Amino acid sequence: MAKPCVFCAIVTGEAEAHVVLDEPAFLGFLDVRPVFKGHVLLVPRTHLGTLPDLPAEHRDGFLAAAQRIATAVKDGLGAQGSFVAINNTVSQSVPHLHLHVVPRTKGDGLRGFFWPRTTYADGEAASYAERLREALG
Ligand code: DGP
Repeated sequence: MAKPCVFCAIVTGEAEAHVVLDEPAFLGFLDVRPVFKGHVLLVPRTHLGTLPDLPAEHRDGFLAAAQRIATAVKDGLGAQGSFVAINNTVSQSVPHLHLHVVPRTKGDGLRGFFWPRTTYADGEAASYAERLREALG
């Protein structure tokens, strides 16, 4: 039997969470293991796995809710800004689409999530760009 989804349980109220945004299609609540205090997760109420699964009719609403939360961490918590991110499948520990809004302030010590950086060999960037343009149609 499939493992019950913890975020679905939060949406239905079976599991507790500190809800900060309650909309017909989306719910925003505090991450239980915040990067910084006030770190919010925004989820669609319907169980969806990843961003590509989000139906077109919910795209604007999802981004609008994310904007409101990003504004709220500034206005309500005094953050200077925020880091907004979605893990899709890789590094995604809960398989229910969720967007992170992490409050940020200069000097808070977060260093870009320790992303390693690489460089393109000669001509390689053009080839990557071409493959992406083709895939995007
Ligand atoms: P990710 O690694 O992008 O899949 O982030 C999942 C986040 O979900 C992680 O930061 C911790 C948080 N999380 C996991 N389980 C729970 C829970 O039961 N309640 C809450 N509020 N957050 C959870």
